[in-house]
Amino acid sequence: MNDRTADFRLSAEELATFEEQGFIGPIKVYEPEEMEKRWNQIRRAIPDRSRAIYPEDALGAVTNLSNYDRHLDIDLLSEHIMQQAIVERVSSILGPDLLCWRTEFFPKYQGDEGTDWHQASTFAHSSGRPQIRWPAQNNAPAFGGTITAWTAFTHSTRENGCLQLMPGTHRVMNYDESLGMSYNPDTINKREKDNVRRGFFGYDYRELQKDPDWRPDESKAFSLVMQPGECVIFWSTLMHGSLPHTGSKKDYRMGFATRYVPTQVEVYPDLGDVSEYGGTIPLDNYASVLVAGKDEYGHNTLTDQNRRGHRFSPWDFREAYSG
Ligand SMILES: O=C(O)CCC(=O)C(=O)O
Ligand SMILES: [Fe+2]
Repeated sequence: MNDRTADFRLSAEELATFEEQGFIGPIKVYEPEEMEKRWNQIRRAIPDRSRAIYPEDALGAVTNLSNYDRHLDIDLLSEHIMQQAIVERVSSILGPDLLCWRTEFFPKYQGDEGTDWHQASTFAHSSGRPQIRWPAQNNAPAFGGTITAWTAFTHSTRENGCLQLMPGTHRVMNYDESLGMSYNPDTINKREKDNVRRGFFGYDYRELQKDPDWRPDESKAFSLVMQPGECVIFWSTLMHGSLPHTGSKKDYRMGFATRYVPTQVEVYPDLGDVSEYGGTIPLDNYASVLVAGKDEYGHNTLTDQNRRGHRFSPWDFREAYSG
């Protein structure tokens, strides 16, 4: 078990705010200099896919799938998903038994469109098949979802495409993820939505709207300007997106999203592969990581080490606080 160095449990007040707003943060995970050092190392490790769990030729032409799950082969990312400042806060929300089921890089480079507004509960939106399934009973939220911890690996500003959220929107789904969207990579960087250059990595998220005449209320948008090493924790069912990158070439933004669910959730239920963003990744080498507590359900394939042998040692928040 990991050594505890601090107490990052959310207070009753912070929890109430989280429940009301659907997010908490920004919070500091790393000092900016420390983040810059780590990002430099991670950046240099990314091109080597020799131990990545998805083969290069499965990824398709557009990069989204290549950005998945590098915490399973890059040590600094394996460490990142276990950061106490993140995991303990997520545990305050979801309970003591936690899985990390997905990580994703979200880069924005000069000229890139913003990410269009969206909400995710099953993550079926792009592939057409649910990627997480909550049990119907007990403490499940009204319509599933995951907790995402989005960490700014570089500065995140309005000019370089910072993340945006609409506080308090996590309890009503405006989208039906089962409707299906058509993939058209030629539309990337070419469209405007309500006068802002936004898109969804080759999809049009607005095809999923329950009411075709509804529009996201831009006046509710909250822009998350963040220092390197800061993180925001939010329900994936919260309305979120990002601004286009209108800044300089040097000033790219790099977000890293880590997605957590409690152990009773089924990850990739009945799926052998994932087809989205123009590629198909086999799940043969896929496993979730137990980041805290125990798995008493056995729904999911877990791994206790990454593909270089770095061990994942889960936190035990229950034990530490019961004394
Ligand atoms: O970083 C972005 O532009 C989008 C991030 C996002 O949609 C997510 O983390 O779920
Ligand atoms: Fe998202």
